[in-house]
Amino acid sequence: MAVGMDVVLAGCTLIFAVYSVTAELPRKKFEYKLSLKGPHLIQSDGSIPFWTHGGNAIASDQSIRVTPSLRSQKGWVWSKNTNPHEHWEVEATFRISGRGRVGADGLAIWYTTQQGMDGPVFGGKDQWNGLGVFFDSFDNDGQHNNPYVMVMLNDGTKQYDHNSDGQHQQLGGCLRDFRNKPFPVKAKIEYYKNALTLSIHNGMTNNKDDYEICVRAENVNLPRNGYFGVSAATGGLAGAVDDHDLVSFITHSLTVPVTGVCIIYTTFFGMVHLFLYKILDLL
Ligand SMILES: [Ca+2]
Ligand SMILES: [Ca+2]
Repeated sequence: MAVGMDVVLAGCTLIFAVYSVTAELPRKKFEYKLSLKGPHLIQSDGSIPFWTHGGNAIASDQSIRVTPSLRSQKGWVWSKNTNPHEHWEVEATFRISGRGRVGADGLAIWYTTQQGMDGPVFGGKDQWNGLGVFFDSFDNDGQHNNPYVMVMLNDGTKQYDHNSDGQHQQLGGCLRDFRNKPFPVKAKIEYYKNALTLSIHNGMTNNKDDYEICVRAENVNLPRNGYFGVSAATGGLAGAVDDHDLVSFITHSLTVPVTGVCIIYTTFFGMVHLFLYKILDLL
Protein backbone atom coordinates (compact mmCIF):
# COMPACT_ATOMS: atom_id res chain seq x y z
CA MET A 1 0.00 0.00 0.00
CA ALA A 2 2.90 2.34 0.61
CA VAL A 3 3.55 2.16 -3.11
CA GLY A 4 -0.07 3.22 -3.81
CA MET A 5 0.28 6.26 -1.57
CA ASP A 6 3.53 7.18 -3.27
CA VAL A 7 1.80 6.98 -6.65
CA VAL A 8 -0.92 9.35 -5.45
CA LEU A 9 1.62 11.77 -4.04
CA ALA A 10 3.71 11.59 -7.19
CA GLY A 11 0.57 12.11 -9.28
CA CYS A 12 -0.37 15.17 -7.25
CA THR A 13 3.13 16.56 -7.54
CA LEU A 14 3.00 15.98 -11.29
CA ILE A 15 -0.42 17.65 -11.63
CA PHE A 16 0.83 20.55 -9.53
CA ALA A 17 4.00 20.85 -11.62
CA VAL A 18 2.03 20.81 -14.88
CA TYR A 19 -0.29 23.54 -13.55
CA SER A 20 2.68 25.56 -12.35
CA VAL A 21 4.19 25.43 -15.82
CA THR A 22 0.90 26.34 -17.53
CA ALA A 23 0.68 29.39 -15.25
CA GLU A 24 -1.14 28.79 -12.04
CA LEU A 25 -4.36 30.54 -12.97
CA PRO A 26 -6.86 31.07 -10.17
CA ARG A 27 -10.44 29.94 -10.59
CA LYS A 28 -12.85 32.88 -10.83
CA LYS A 29 -16.36 33.11 -9.40
CA PHE A 30 -18.66 36.06 -10.10
CA GLU A 31 -19.83 37.73 -6.88
CA TYR A 32 -23.16 39.38 -7.72
CA LYS A 33 -23.62 40.90 -4.25
CA LEU A 34 -20.41 42.88 -4.75
CA SER A 35 -21.09 43.88 -8.37
CA LEU A 36 -23.19 46.35 -10.31
CA LYS A 37 -23.86 46.73 -14.04
CA GLY A 38 -26.51 47.74 -16.56
CA PRO A 39 -28.84 47.49 -18.36
CA HIS A 40 -31.00 47.41 -15.22
CA LEU A 41 -28.67 48.92 -12.70
CA ILE A 42 -31.36 50.46 -10.50
CA GLN A 43 -34.67 49.25 -9.05
CA SER A 44 -37.97 51.12 -9.50
CA ASP A 45 -37.30 53.20 -6.37
CA GLY A 46 -33.95 54.38 -7.79
CA SER A 47 -31.80 52.31 -5.44
CA ILE A 48 -28.98 50.03 -6.58
CA PRO A 49 -29.29 46.41 -5.36
CA PHE A 50 -26.57 45.66 -2.75
CA TRP A 51 -25.04 49.16 -3.06
CA THR A 52 -25.64 52.55 -1.49
CA HIS A 53 -24.94 55.85 -3.26
CA GLY A 54 -24.93 59.42 -2.13
CA GLY A 55 -23.68 62.97 -2.38
CA ASN A 56 -24.16 64.30 -5.90
CA ALA A 57 -24.23 60.81 -7.46
CA ILE A 58 -27.17 60.12 -9.76
CA ALA A 59 -27.91 56.51 -10.69
CA SER A 60 -29.73 55.48 -13.87
CA ASP A 61 -30.37 52.13 -15.54
CA GLN A 62 -27.16 52.23 -17.58
CA SER A 63 -24.61 53.96 -15.32
CA ILE A 64 -23.98 56.06 -12.24
CA ARG A 65 -23.01 59.69 -12.72
CA VAL A 66 -20.77 59.84 -9.65
CA THR A 67 -20.35 63.57 -10.24
CA PRO A 68 -21.86 65.82 -12.90
CA SER A 69 -19.54 68.36 -14.58
CA LEU A 70 -20.31 71.20 -12.21
CA ARG A 71 -18.11 72.92 -9.64
CA SER A 72 -17.43 71.40 -6.20
CA GLN A 73 -19.33 68.14 -6.62
CA LYS A 74 -18.74 64.94 -4.66
CA GLY A 75 -20.37 61.59 -5.06
CA TRP A 76 -19.90 57.99 -4.10
CA VAL A 77 -21.24 54.46 -4.32
CA TRP A 78 -20.34 51.77 -1.75
CA SER A 79 -21.08 48.07 -1.46
CA LYS A 80 -23.46 47.25 1.41
CA ASN A 81 -21.79 43.88 1.91
CA THR A 82 -18.22 43.25 2.94
CA ASN A 83 -15.93 41.07 0.88
CA PRO A 84 -15.14 37.83 2.76
CA HIS A 85 -12.78 36.45 0.09
CA GLU A 86 -9.05 36.20 0.63
CA HIS A 87 -8.26 36.50 -3.08
CA TRP A 88 -10.30 38.68 -5.44
CA GLU A 89 -10.42 40.70 -8.61
CA VAL A 90 -12.50 43.76 -9.42
CA GLU A 91 -13.00 45.46 -12.76
CA ALA A 92 -14.38 48.99 -12.83
CA THR A 93 -15.53 50.43 -16.15
CA PHE A 94 -16.01 54.19 -16.31
CA ARG A 95 -15.89 57.37 -18.39
CA ILE A 96 -14.32 60.64 -17.32
CA SER A 97 -15.24 63.40 -19.72
CA GLY A 98 -15.28 67.17 -19.78
CA ARG A 99 -15.05 70.08 -22.18
CA GLY A 100 -11.91 71.58 -20.69
CA ARG A 101 -8.37 70.73 -21.78
CA VAL A 102 -7.75 70.06 -18.09
CA GLY A 103 -10.16 68.16 -15.86
CA ALA A 104 -10.71 67.85 -12.14
CA ASP A 105 -10.60 66.44 -9.67
CA GLY A 106 -10.63 62.71 -10.22
CA LEU A 107 -12.09 59.34 -9.37
CA ALA A 108 -11.13 56.78 -6.73
CA ILE A 109 -11.71 53.05 -6.37
CA TRP A 110 -11.66 51.84 -2.77
CA TYR A 111 -11.31 48.66 -0.77
CA THR A 112 -11.48 49.69 2.89
CA THR A 113 -12.63 48.49 6.29
CA GLN A 114 -15.30 51.20 6.39
CA GLN A 115 -17.47 52.88 3.78
CA GLY A 116 -15.63 56.20 3.39
CA MET A 117 -18.55 58.39 2.37
CA ASP A 118 -18.19 62.13 1.83
CA GLY A 119 -14.54 63.06 2.26
CA PRO A 120 -11.77 65.17 0.75
CA VAL A 121 -9.97 62.41 -1.20
CA PHE A 122 -11.77 62.33 -4.56
CA GLY A 123 -15.06 62.23 -2.67
CA GLY A 124 -13.85 59.55 -0.22
CA LYS A 125 -12.80 59.78 3.43
CA ASP A 126 -9.20 60.43 4.37
CA GLN A 127 -7.25 58.20 6.77
CA TRP A 128 -8.85 55.11 5.30
CA ASN A 129 -7.77 51.61 6.23
CA GLY A 130 -7.05 49.65 3.07
CA LEU A 131 -6.57 50.42 -0.59
CA GLY A 132 -7.20 53.52 -2.69
CA VAL A 133 -6.67 53.65 -6.46
CA PHE A 134 -6.79 57.22 -7.72
CA PHE A 135 -7.42 58.58 -11.20
CA ASP A 136 -6.05 62.04 -10.54
CA SER A 137 -6.93 64.46 -13.36
CA PHE A 138 -5.71 67.70 -11.85
CA ASP A 139 -2.02 68.59 -11.54
CA ASN A 140 -1.95 70.19 -8.09
CA ASP A 141 1.84 70.26 -7.77
CA GLY A 142 2.47 71.64 -11.27
CA GLN A 143 4.83 68.82 -12.26
CA HIS A 144 3.03 68.30 -15.61
CA ASN A 145 2.44 64.68 -14.63
CA ASN A 146 -1.33 64.41 -14.69
CA PRO A 147 -3.66 62.73 -15.51
CA TYR A 148 -2.01 60.11 -13.31
CA VAL A 149 -3.12 56.75 -11.91
CA MET A 150 -1.80 55.75 -8.50
CA VAL A 151 -2.19 53.17 -5.77
CA MET A 152 -1.99 54.25 -2.15
CA LEU A 153 -2.22 51.97 0.87
CA ASN A 154 -3.22 53.30 4.25
CA ASP A 155 -3.51 51.84 7.75
CA GLY A 156 -5.89 54.54 8.93
CA THR A 157 -3.19 56.99 10.00
CA LYS A 158 -1.97 58.73 6.82
CA GLN A 159 -3.54 61.85 5.33
CA TYR A 160 -3.51 62.10 1.57
CA ASP A 161 -1.38 65.04 0.43
CA HIS A 162 -3.34 66.74 -2.36
CA ASN A 163 -0.73 69.49 -2.83
CA SER A 164 1.87 66.99 -4.00
CA ASP A 165 -0.69 64.70 -5.71
CA GLY A 166 0.35 62.05 -3.17
CA GLN A 167 3.64 61.64 -5.02
CA HIS A 168 5.61 60.43 -2.01
CA GLN A 169 2.78 58.34 -0.59
CA GLN A 170 2.11 56.07 -3.53
CA LEU A 171 2.84 52.38 -3.69
CA GLY A 172 3.15 52.87 -7.44
CA GLY A 173 1.48 54.49 -10.40
CA CYS A 174 1.55 55.31 -14.09
CA LEU A 175 0.90 58.23 -16.41
CA ARG A 176 -2.31 57.56 -18.35
CA ASP A 177 -4.65 59.92 -20.08
CA PHE A 178 -8.02 58.53 -19.08
CA ARG A 179 -10.21 61.54 -20.02
CA ASN A 180 -12.41 61.87 -23.11
CA LYS A 181 -11.72 58.44 -24.60
CA PRO A 182 -13.77 56.92 -27.42
CA PHE A 183 -14.58 53.82 -25.32
CA PRO A 184 -14.93 53.43 -21.56
CA VAL A 185 -11.73 53.12 -19.53
CA LYS A 186 -11.33 50.00 -17.38
CA ALA A 187 -9.30 49.36 -14.27
CA LYS A 188 -8.69 45.80 -13.14
CA ILE A 189 -7.39 45.23 -9.62
CA GLU A 190 -6.27 41.72 -8.76
CA TYR A 191 -5.35 40.74 -5.20
CA TYR A 192 -4.05 37.20 -5.21
CA LYS A 193 -1.65 35.58 -2.75
CA ASN A 194 -0.75 39.01 -1.35
CA ALA A 195 0.27 40.34 -4.77
CA LEU A 196 -1.58 43.41 -5.98
CA THR A 197 -1.82 44.09 -9.71
CA LEU A 198 -3.45 47.13 -11.25
CA SER A 199 -4.06 46.95 -15.00
CA ILE A 200 -5.58 49.71 -17.12
CA HIS A 201 -7.52 49.56 -20.36
CA ASN A 202 -7.07 53.04 -21.86
CA GLY A 203 -10.38 53.19 -23.72
CA MET A 204 -8.82 53.61 -27.17
CA THR A 205 -10.35 50.36 -28.45
CA ASN A 206 -13.34 48.23 -27.53
CA ASN A 207 -11.20 45.08 -27.32
CA LYS A 208 -11.78 43.85 -23.77
CA ASP A 209 -8.29 42.36 -23.52
CA ASP A 210 -6.34 45.58 -24.24
CA TYR A 211 -5.00 45.86 -20.71
CA GLU A 212 -1.59 47.13 -19.64
CA ILE A 213 -0.10 46.63 -16.20
CA CYS A 214 0.25 49.89 -14.29
CA VAL A 215 1.36 48.66 -10.85
CA ARG A 216 2.40 45.27 -9.51
CA ALA A 217 3.50 44.83 -5.91
CA GLU A 218 4.20 41.75 -3.79
CA ASN A 219 3.75 41.36 -0.04
CA VAL A 220 0.70 43.57 0.18
CA ASN A 221 -1.50 42.97 3.21
CA LEU A 222 -5.02 44.23 2.72
CA PRO A 223 -7.60 43.88 5.50
CA ARG A 224 -10.20 41.12 5.27
CA ASN A 225 -13.92 41.91 5.05
CA GLY A 226 -13.54 45.33 3.45
CA TYR A 227 -16.10 47.31 1.46
CA PHE A 228 -15.69 48.20 -2.20
CA GLY A 229 -16.46 51.74 -3.29
CA VAL A 230 -16.10 54.26 -6.08
CA SER A 231 -16.09 57.98 -5.42
CA ALA A 232 -15.34 61.12 -7.44
CA ALA A 233 -15.04 64.85 -7.02
CA THR A 234 -14.81 67.95 -9.17
CA GLY A 235 -12.84 71.05 -8.22
CA GLY A 236 -13.57 74.71 -7.78
CA LEU A 237 -12.52 75.82 -11.29
CA ALA A 238 -15.48 76.18 -13.62
CA GLY A 239 -13.38 75.44 -16.72
CA ALA A 240 -11.98 72.18 -15.33
CA VAL A 241 -14.87 69.99 -14.31
CA ASP A 242 -15.63 66.46 -15.46
CA ASP A 243 -18.51 64.06 -15.57
CA HIS A 244 -17.40 60.91 -13.75
CA ASP A 245 -19.59 58.04 -14.93
CA LEU A 246 -19.31 54.53 -13.53
CA VAL A 247 -20.60 52.00 -16.06
CA SER A 248 -20.00 48.79 -14.11
CA PHE A 249 -18.18 47.30 -11.14
CA ILE A 250 -17.62 43.55 -11.40
CA THR A 251 -16.18 41.47 -8.56
CA HIS A 252 -14.85 37.92 -8.79
CA SER A 253 -13.54 35.83 -5.93
CA LEU A 254 -10.42 33.86 -6.82
CA THR A 255 -9.48 30.42 -5.57
CA VAL A 256 -6.19 28.63 -5.77
CA PRO A 257 -6.54 25.64 -8.13
CA VAL A 258 -5.37 21.99 -7.84
CA THR A 259 -3.36 22.18 -4.66
CA GLY A 260 -6.58 22.05 -2.64
CA VAL A 261 -7.79 19.02 -4.60
CA CYS A 262 -4.45 17.31 -4.04
CA ILE A 263 -4.64 17.86 -0.30
CA ILE A 264 -8.10 16.22 -0.20
CA TYR A 265 -6.88 13.48 -2.52
CA THR A 266 -3.79 12.66 -0.52
CA THR A 267 -5.68 12.94 2.79
CA PHE A 268 -8.31 10.52 1.48
CA PHE A 269 -5.77 7.97 0.24
CA GLY A 270 -3.73 8.47 3.38
CA MET A 271 -6.76 7.45 5.45
CA VAL A 272 -7.43 4.39 3.24
CA HIS A 273 -3.75 3.51 3.62
CA LEU A 274 -3.94 3.76 7.41
CA PHE A 275 -7.21 1.80 7.52
CA LEU A 276 -5.75 -1.12 5.52
CA TYR A 277 -2.68 -1.20 7.74
CA LYS A 278 -5.00 -1.52 10.75
CA ILE A 279 -6.81 -4.47 9.11
CA LEU A 280 -3.49 -6.14 8.29
CA ASP A 281 -2.47 -5.66 11.93
CA LEU A 282 -5.60 -7.50 13.04
CA LEU A 283 -4.95 -10.49 10.77
CA1 LIG B 1 -4.36 66.14 -8.14
CA1 LIG C 1 1.08 66.31 -10.43
